[in-house]
Amino acid sequence: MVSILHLSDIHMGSGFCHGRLNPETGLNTRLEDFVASLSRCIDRAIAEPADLVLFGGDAFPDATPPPLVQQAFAGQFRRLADAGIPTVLLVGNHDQHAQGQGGASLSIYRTLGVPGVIVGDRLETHVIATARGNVQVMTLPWLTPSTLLTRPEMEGLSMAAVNQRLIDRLRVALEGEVRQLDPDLPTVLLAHVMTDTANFGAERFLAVGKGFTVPLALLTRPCFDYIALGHVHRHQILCHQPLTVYPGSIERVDFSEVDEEKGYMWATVERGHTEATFCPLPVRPFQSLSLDVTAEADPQGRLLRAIAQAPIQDAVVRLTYRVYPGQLDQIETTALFDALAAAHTYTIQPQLVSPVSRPRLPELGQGNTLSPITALQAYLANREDLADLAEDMMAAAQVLLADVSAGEGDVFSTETMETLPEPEPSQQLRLL
Ligand SMILES: [Mn+2]
Repeated sequence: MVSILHLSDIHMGSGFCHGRLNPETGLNTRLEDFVASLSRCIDRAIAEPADLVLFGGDAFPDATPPPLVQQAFAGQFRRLADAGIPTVLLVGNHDQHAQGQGGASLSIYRTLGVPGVIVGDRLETHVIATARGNVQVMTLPWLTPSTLLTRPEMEGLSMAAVNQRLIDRLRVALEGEVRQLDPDLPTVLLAHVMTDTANFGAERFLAVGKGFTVPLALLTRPCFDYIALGHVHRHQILCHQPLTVYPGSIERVDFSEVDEEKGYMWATVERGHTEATFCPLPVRPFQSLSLDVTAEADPQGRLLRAIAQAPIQDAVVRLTYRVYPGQLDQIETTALFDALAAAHTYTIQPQLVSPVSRPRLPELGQGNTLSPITALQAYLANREDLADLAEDMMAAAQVLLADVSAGEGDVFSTETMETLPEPEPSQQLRLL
């Protein structure tokens, strides 16, 4: 039995806009958060100890992280090397250069020959000697179409046809690799893939057009005892036999992950039997407050109440509210800043609602059929500013409508009416 710590999608160096400068260290606090989360994973691996650590890919936001961020990442994985715990670093889409092969940001570990560190930048099987015996780890990094197909092979093909060819190629390549496995050893597939049955978040948009979706059924073969995935930031178990798991990212990369629990997997794997537990990490909370104050007599009070009721302590807070331009002088921004002071960082995004597109009066809403006169009455009843004109407008409308309905109208003939576009119900009043 081999114990494995499986983590993924570290994305160290991203989300700096949600942090602030720590004056004591000179570092962005979000970098410190990400390092703290990673260090908790490494602490656990060393304390148990784990026999093997598998990283599922996406170390950084891109293939060329600044030295400071590289160093923070390396400083943590170095601890595993020092402790003699073998580690596999898989290459994700964010670790690759847009062009070319190989894991640009991770291949330095192979170049340096860091003891016990294996870089998974191709489909390959590694037999790893651990403190509790050998284990096979097949690495499947993020594949781009150019990894598997040449340009002439793709020319003139639809996206769907290219996808199908890629899957066919991958199937053949996997089959070849699987046939070389030792059937007696515990076997893990470590893959950075988008699977067809996963529940996606932001990573879908971050990788759009650059990769392809792999059918889960292609991977879940009985030769594997555990399938350790990376790429999707939301933790999920895709299959129980063999156990197939996205641990998710170890920190919230952005607000799309606001409600997701973050953590890593602790797995015990032996040939034919695997158990794994999701281990949550105490990551910094994100709070998204979204309000509509357009109907509020006291918009400021409403905002302050919402802030007071939300758990914003040490959180990354985003306050978004819909407001009419006419209400803006009722909003005192400095008081909002004060109310949000307990947050780690906050952003305030007022969304100005154009009065023209303000929600219609309920009785004038879609699905209600009113005569134009009744509709005008309802409209005028809600427009105090037009009170002086209301009577004249009603009279004028009645004259106009009487002419139209008379058919033989002097003012509007039915012919003239037909050349006008049929007004939408919501536009009728403006046309009037
Ligand atoms: Mn990814």
